[in-house]
Amino acid sequence: MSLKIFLITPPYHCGILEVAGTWTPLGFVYLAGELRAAGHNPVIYDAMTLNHDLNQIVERIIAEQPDVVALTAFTASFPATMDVLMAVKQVNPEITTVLGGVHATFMYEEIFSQYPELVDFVIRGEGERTIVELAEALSGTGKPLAEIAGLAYPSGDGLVVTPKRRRLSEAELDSLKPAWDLLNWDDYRYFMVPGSTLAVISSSRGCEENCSFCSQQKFWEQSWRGRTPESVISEIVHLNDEYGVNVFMFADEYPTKDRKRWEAILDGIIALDREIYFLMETRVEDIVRDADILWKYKKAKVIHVYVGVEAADQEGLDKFNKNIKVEESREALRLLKEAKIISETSFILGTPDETKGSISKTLQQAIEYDPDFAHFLMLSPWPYADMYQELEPHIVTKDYSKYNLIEPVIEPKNLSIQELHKEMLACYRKFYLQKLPKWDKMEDDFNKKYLLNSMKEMLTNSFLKTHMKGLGQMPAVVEKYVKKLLA
Ligand code: B12
Repeated sequence: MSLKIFLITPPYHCGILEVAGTWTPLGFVYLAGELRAAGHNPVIYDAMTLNHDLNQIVERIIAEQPDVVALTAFTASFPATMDVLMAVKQVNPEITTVLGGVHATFMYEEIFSQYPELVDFVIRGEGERTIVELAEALSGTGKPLAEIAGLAYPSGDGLVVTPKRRRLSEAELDSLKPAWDLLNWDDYRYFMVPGSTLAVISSSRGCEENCSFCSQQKFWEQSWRGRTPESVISEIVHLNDEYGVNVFMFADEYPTKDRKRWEAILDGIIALDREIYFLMETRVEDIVRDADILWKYKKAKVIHVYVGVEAADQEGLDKFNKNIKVEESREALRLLKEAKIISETSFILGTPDETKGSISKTLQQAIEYDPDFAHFLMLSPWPYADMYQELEPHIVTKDYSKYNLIEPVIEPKNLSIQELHKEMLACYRKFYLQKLPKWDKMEDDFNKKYLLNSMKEMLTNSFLKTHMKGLGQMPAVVEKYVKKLLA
């Protein structure tokens, strides 16, 4: 029996990354591809990108009456996900509800104890194989539930937690059949490249590092798997040919880990010689390692690289287990600037020992490193992160919707939550007020337009707009720039 399976992104919004564009829900594109190949009828309902609220989601559920509703949840979007499941069960308690993603994978016990009536199944870890086997079982053709790896579900004898699902091999990653055609491509734009069509793609999964604040190394259990350059290039060609995608963001936690593979991907993109652009994130030591081929990054039109610096001094880096040297951060950002590739980085604020002094030191370091974009992120204590134990005594709220890297959740010993928040906003203000005049003088026209566009988005749409007002008058010279920008 073919099941109608709704894959819904939660109606959660918090304004950092979202201000830059509308992003394809790649996880669902993969799940839908495998479900369809198994004869089911998956529907990707990207309620987040469509900015649909709960009522609109309910109307859609009532109209289409799916057999299964499946949602993804990372920690910040979890409460919004529960709101949707509550509404679904009110519409029709017979609809089977399935939850997956990083938060559900680690917090299924808490979820089933707090929301027993809302969630029928949690799929833990990588979802492609498990969701197909669950759909088979639900349609009465598959193996017994208890034999499906990677599941958690309540039964008469309590919570059933089946063995872990084996991760897909690299060859299996290459053979996945993402259902790109199930997306409405008009919905996906990258605002920094006006008129563009944006796709999130994945050339590898995981990271072997163990940064203490990061959920991804935990989720992929410090594993790393890479697809072949050929399969990545043919996907890029397919998306560009079929859907006019011309901006690609690599969702990879660590795309450059294998230099030979990465260079082959760059060579493959260069050989295409198309007007397509790439956004990515990676580790600073790989940018330093690749100093001799950064020209290939540039030629392949990798226009934007995010590197996680996270702390201004070695002590901070070691506390986060970043396994990088301060010098590598400085050199990586210098090399990206030299290569005229837009650089973005983040600094984590809000550890229990944070003080006004340590925050201003971080800001000075950020200004000195001079990346194009700097984020001053609030430490968000994922309840499954390595750091969680030591942070717990300082956590002021269990409202997960605030675990979004922009709202303070941890109160340091020597700073109130309000002071910490104010200091964070002041970092953004001081950093970008000194950046704007530099951008205005930039020679590289593409980068200049890109950066001024982003400032426009930040000032008109991001969480900064709501908060900045409280921070007093802008210097006249910057006011002039902003006015010109927003004109
Ligand atoms: C693309 C992306 C975005 C896009 C959103 C894309 C979208 N439509 O969902 C944008 C830019 C909008 C975004 C914003 C934010 N993001 Co973001 N994002 C990512 C990123 C880089 C890639 C996600 C992806 O496509 N992965 C590749 C796919 C293949 O893997 P996957 O999604 O994990 O799915 C697989 C499994 O997890 C599982 N699975 C996942 N969901 C489900 C659901 C079901 C039912 C099943 C069966 C299986 C399943 O199966 C899938 C296939 O195997 C991840 C980091 C990462 N590399 O994953 C961060 C990440 C998810 N984001 C994160 C955060 C914090 C945010 C923001 C809060 C940041 C901010 N303040 O702006 C916002 C929230 C915005 C919002 N409205 O929700 C964090 C979440 C941390 C945590 N543990 O909670 C991550 C992990 C980054 C990080 N390193 O910390 N993000």
